[in-house]
Amino acid sequence: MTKRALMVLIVAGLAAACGGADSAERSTAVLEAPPTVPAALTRRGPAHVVVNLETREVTQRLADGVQYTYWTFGGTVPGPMIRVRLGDSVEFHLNNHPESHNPHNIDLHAVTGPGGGAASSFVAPGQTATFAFRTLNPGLYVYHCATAPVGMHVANGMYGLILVEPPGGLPPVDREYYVMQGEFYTRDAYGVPGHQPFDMRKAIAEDANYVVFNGAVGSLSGDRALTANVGETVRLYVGNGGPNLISSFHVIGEIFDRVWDEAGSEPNSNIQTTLVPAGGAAIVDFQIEVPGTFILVDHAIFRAFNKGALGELRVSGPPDSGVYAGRIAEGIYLPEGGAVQRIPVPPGEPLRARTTADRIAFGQRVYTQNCAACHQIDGRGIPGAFPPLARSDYLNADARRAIGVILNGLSGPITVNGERYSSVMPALSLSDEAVANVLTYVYSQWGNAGRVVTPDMVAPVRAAAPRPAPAAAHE
Ligand code: HEC
Ligand SMILES: [Cu+2]
Repeated sequence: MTKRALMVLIVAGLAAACGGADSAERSTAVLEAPPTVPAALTRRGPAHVVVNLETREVTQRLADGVQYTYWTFGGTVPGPMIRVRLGDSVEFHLNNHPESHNPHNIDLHAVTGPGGGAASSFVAPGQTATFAFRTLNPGLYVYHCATAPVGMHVANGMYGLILVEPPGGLPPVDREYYVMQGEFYTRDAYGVPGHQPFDMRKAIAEDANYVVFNGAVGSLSGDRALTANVGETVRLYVGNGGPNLISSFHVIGEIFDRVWDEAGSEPNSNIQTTLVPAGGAAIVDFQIEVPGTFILVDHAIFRAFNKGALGELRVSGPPDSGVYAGRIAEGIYLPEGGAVQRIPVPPGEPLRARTTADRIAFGQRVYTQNCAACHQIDGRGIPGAFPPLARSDYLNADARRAIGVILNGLSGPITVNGERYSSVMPALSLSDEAVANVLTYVYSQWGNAGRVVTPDMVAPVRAAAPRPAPAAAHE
């Protein structure tokens, strides 16, 4: 049979299935907020599917201490994932919350028709609009707001994914997750606290302050990390809302066994990094062989480590030394003769603590950004490598010495809580204020001595050290 004849048959079949209002199965789409994916469809044929989606403007956390007024579909960034099937007739209701300040609409890349539905779905605050379309092509599609200024609506978070399953669905996997990248353009630099307004000039210059997965820094880390078990297959539905940047999507320590690149119909195999265009998507599958934390990144790597494009997949289960043996030998290698190295820290807005509570709050940020990578977020360190700060006898015995450790770095051997460490901590270029804040935070946590450290205590230690104060200090 020719392809054309086949198409005619399919379309005729659809018309028979969906032509009469009552002849097709009728259902309401179950929408799920990210990173949850709606369950795979179990029905065999097309249906009449009702989708109810609300546009809402909400002020939420973009990063620790940073708030942003998002414009959303469904209250989340990205908006909920919609799952339908090839040949479905979709009755789409777009409802704009009465407290919105702006009109919105929706352009679904899964729609064949002018504007992808945008022209038919324009809604003022407190209004609702209904339009209908049929899904003619299977795949994973971006949807977004297309109300002028379009770039601003997208930059504020108005995007999401709609999956159009092929007949028979996608190959089954154990777990599915929904991850969507997007970037934010704020008035101040990355990490500067407070409510951050959208910056149109930066957006036009494509100079993003934040590049994140699922709307905020850390939305897939810690308690919110994705999870799986050894032996399972994982599928990520990866989208990119942009508005400007393309994503070099990569999972550190995994190889994608199967990738539907650009979410097309033919899967590719054995891919390390897949490109997800702005306004595009990809589906990646991989089997998990060993336990550990696998890090999701945009491999344009400054975005990952300096702008927020990091997520975590935490895998539990038994190790397999035949696949990955872990560290099999160790020692310290110091090509520059053992001199302590300096890690430059980017500048930020100086924060002046007025109260001890301020100091602890500001210090927590310094800790998260500068210390947690080694000493761990819970201060417990890593046995044999990074000593604990929690209940550390070394730390609690002498605040002046602790100040010196941060200003000048430290090379062992030292003994902390009876364990010997013979390692190297680099000197961190922090201002007196930041050192005071981070130590006050650390002393206030995890069963430590509760000491307050002030910049006045830091200055003399710095003066006694061989190095000058940093030109730019990050607090
Ligand atoms: C690159 C990894 C790294 C970073 C980042 C780092 N440290 Fe350390 N830190 C170490 C290592 C390693 C040691 C032990 C050095 C040795 O063996 O002499 C250490 C030792 C210490 C000690 C003394 C030992 C103890 O457990 O009480 C303190 C206090 C300390 N660090 C605080 C901090 C603080 C606060 C920060 C952030 C401002 C920080 N460190 C950032 C690696 C790091
Ligand atoms: Cu909008």
